Order: sequence, then C-alpha cells, then structure tokens
Amino acid sequence: MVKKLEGTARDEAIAALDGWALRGDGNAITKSYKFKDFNAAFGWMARVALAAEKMDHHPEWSNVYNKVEVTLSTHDVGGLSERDMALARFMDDVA
Ligand code: HBI
Repeated sequence: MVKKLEGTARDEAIAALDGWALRGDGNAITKSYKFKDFNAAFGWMARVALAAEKMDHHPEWSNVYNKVEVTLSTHDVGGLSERDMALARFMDDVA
C-alpha cells in the first residue's frame, strides 16, 4: 500500500518540484502548463497518458487550445503520495 505524504515530508516534496502548488485542501498538487499551440499541448498529453497508464497513476486534467491544467492526487490514500511526485517530475521532464 502506498503511503500518504503529510506535513513536512509533503511540503518538502512539493518544494523540490518546479512550479507545482498545493491545493487548498492539502490533498492534491496543481500546475498550469502553456505550450506553443494545440499540437504541442496534445502531443505532450499523449506522451504523459502513455506513461501514466504504465505507472497505473492517472492525472486529472483539462485542455483548452495550448493550455493544460493538471491536478494530481492519489485516490488510494485520499491525498498525496510519492506517486504524484513521480508523475509530476515526468510531466516536467517531457514538457
Ligand atoms: N490514479 N491519480 C490516481 N490515483 C490513484 O489512486 C490511482 C490512479 N490510477 C489507478 C489506481 N489508483 C489503481 O491503483 C486502482 O485504484 C484502480
């Protein structure tokens, strides 16, 4: 079972990421990505979707033209876990 990230461990894990923010309820992280155009945005989403499926960890997200709003949380723990940090790092690496 994956462990819920809370308190200082949670805050330090988020601080180590680039541009991710804690959601108000403390149980998710969010980030807005902006790409050159729709093609770049959707290409990135396709790469992330394939990796997310392999990781068995899936983003909540929405896309409008060149923007993608992402929320990550781990439903299995009702909050954040290392799985969210790993997916966030992957998203940043391929953005
Ligand atoms: N994706 N974001 C997210 N959080 C989860 O807890 C999660 C998931 N994808 C699949 C998954 N859990 C599975 O482990 C089962 O809950 C089906």
